[in-house]
Amino acid sequence: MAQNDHLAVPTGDSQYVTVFNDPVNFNAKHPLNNAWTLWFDNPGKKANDKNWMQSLKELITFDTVEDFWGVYNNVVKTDQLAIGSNYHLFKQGVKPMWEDEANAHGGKWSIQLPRNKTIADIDRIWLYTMLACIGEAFESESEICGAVVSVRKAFFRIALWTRSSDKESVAMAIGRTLKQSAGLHGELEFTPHHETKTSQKWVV
Ligand code: MGP
Repeated sequence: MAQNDHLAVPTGDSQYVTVFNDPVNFNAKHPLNNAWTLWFDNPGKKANDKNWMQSLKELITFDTVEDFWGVYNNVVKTDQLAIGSNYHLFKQGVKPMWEDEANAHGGKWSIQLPRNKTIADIDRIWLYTMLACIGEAFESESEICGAVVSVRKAFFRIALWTRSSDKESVAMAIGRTLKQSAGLHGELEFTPHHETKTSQKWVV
């Protein structure tokens, strides 16, 4: 079987049975534009550069809608994760760290949501954030590197990592789309991964 045979797009040809035709015996899946990798880390104690990297684990890569749901339905939900842990969903080939070439000049949109007020909603917010990524909801699609949900004692943090940190109008459009897609209330702030000399402060 050729590598991408499972990615066949239905053409009306009856040989393709999708999950909509037969939820059990389907043989064709709906391809995503990109393959995505889910990562997890829980440094266990106060994270530093070294123990953080050691605790980072690559969980799984998927490239179809069906496999995304398979992953989502089988990993621990965000509201059940241990304090200190993070899920990272990044395009295949991009490591969820500042050091990766794709992130080296980038930044992130992020928002911290009080844990006690968000615990009932965080899993839906993370799901919608992931769907915006894999569904390519963002204007400058190539700018998107990945998304992170962080579980902390007092808050959850949602972040969307972008490839560059010096294009204000591009970044603002991405920030607005994230806010809307994930149903986020409150201010999102953009921070470059590395200090810049300019005193830029972008919020949506
Ligand atoms: P964090 O989890 O992004 O920040 O990074 P937070 O939630 O404010 O801090 P926490 O202590 O409550 O978890 C925490 C620490 O993890 C950083 O100070 C780094 O030491 C390490 N770390 C995080 N990231 C995303 C990276 C990374 O991309 N590269 C490296 N080398 N270390 C990282």
